[in-house]
Amino acid sequence: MDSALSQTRREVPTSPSPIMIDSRDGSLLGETVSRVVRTIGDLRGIFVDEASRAAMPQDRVAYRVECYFPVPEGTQGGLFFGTTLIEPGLVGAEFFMTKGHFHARLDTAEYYWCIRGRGMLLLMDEARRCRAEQMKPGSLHYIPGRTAHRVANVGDETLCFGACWPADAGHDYESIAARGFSARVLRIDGAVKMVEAKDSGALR
Ligand code: S6P
Ligand code: ZN
Repeated sequence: MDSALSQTRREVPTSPSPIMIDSRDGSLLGETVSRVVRTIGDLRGIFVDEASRAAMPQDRVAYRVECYFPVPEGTQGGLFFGTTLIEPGLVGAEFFMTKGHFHARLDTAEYYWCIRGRGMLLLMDEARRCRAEQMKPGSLHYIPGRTAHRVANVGDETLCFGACWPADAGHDYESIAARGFSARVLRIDGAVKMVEAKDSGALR
């Protein structure tokens, strides 16, 4: 070995990554993964057909979220990472979906990307204008700040998507609990339809 090089070469410590992503469904593996399970019982007031929701097994899992929080919540400049796995299913005519939220720090954005399954990403601005992006494996979705976001599983297998958002974004679920989204994703005559929320009440 070149003697000049060997004198200057210092070994740099290496370590395995604390988190692994399962390439099959995006689920996270590692001791520091935080897991949240949302059952049908947890989703009271989310679906238009509350009677159908209340009649379902309350412990049925609607979705799970697995997260990696490498820095404390609120850390400016930090990033969080999560995978959401939504089961296929319907509450009345409405597809299983996430609660949905604005970020507490309204102007913070987020990325979603679809790993497996078929989904519909609902995006609603502060004026309650709604639009949706179709999710399929490989699709990438930029969620701008000041935009509420919710995902419905419109396929017949588990929908898995990744997410990355600022550690100081926080979550505002209250606005959605109070007024919901202005559109809903429903199965009508076997097809996926996005309809204005005021028109979905008739399906109750
Ligand atoms: C966090 C990010 C996702 C959601 C997850 C579940 O900012 O948007 O990780 O938390 O998809 O949705 P929700 O609306 O129940 O938090
Ligand atoms: Zn978010």
